[in-house]
Amino acid sequence: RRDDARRIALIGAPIEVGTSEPGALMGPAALRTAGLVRTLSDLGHAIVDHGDVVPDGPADGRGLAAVAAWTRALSRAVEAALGAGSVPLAAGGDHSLSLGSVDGAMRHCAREGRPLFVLWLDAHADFNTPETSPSGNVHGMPLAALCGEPGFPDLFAEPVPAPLPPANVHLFGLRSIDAGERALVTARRVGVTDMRTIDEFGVVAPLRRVLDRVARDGAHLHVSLDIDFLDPSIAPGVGTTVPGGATFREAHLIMEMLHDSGLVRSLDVVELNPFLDVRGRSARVLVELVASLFGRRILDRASPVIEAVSPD
Ligand code: 6HN
Ligand code: MN
Ligand code: MN
Ligand code: MN
Repeated sequence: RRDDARRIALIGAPIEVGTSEPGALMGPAALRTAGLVRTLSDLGHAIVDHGDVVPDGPADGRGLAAVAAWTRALSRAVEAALGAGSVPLAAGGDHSLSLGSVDGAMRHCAREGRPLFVLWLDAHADFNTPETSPSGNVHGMPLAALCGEPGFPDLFAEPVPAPLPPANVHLFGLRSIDAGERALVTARRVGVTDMRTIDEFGVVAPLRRVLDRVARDGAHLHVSLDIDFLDPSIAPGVGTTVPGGATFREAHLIMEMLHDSGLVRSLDVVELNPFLDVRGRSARVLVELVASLFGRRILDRASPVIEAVSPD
């Protein structure tokens, strides 16, 4: 057992009602096929595969009613895993699943009296409302709903928790945003590290600022990894590819920094669409990245360079 061994609860969330591109419901199966459980247990963690969540109510048909049934079920599973001292790993499934995982983390944090901070690794902002959305796809809306924007039907179980403060959300890797959500992201002061910032400054300085803030606030860090954060050349298995994404090296470094921070308490891996993938490549890339987030490293110590450039 490693000294940073964690209990990890793998929770499959085969949700595709939030997107118009079929195939995301195969995501959890592909991540399992790519060796997610074995990889994490070989790293010395105690991982339990809880199988796939079952929606709490009718979930056929696209749209918000179906998403609500998944949201309630996944929220319960994530909150229970956190209550049991595990790190929930929600494997999707489209990004509407984060309504459930973040809601579950919010309920856990409310009970512990600590703030929740959400790091959103994604090409998109996912801050549309039903009114601003050009597509009507719910996977483009979870952050707006979580942050309490009006115009959504009831998605969460009673009692509805206080909304997530938009200032506790940080979008990282943004390079595609619709006009309406752009106005909202600006008005609500959501944190953003867009692709231009990454091109100019790299991933280290912006991410370190985010992590310093989370540490200072004593916050629970929830990471939501949308596979389209990555460049389509390394991760083609997604319905919403956007050119100019993160390289493997950038993403890998982010995962290592997240691990070394010791701050990550819950994780989503979303939007993998195995039907669009090429010979399992995208699923394998995700497993590699999750392994780095859970402490796989080149040597059995943090890189000395990290200490050398650390501001303190
Ligand atoms: N995702 N902004 C677009 C929309 O339809 O609202 C794309 C959303 C993509 C959602 O990547 O999770
Ligand atoms: Mn906790
Ligand atoms: Mn997304
Ligand atoms: Mn996306």
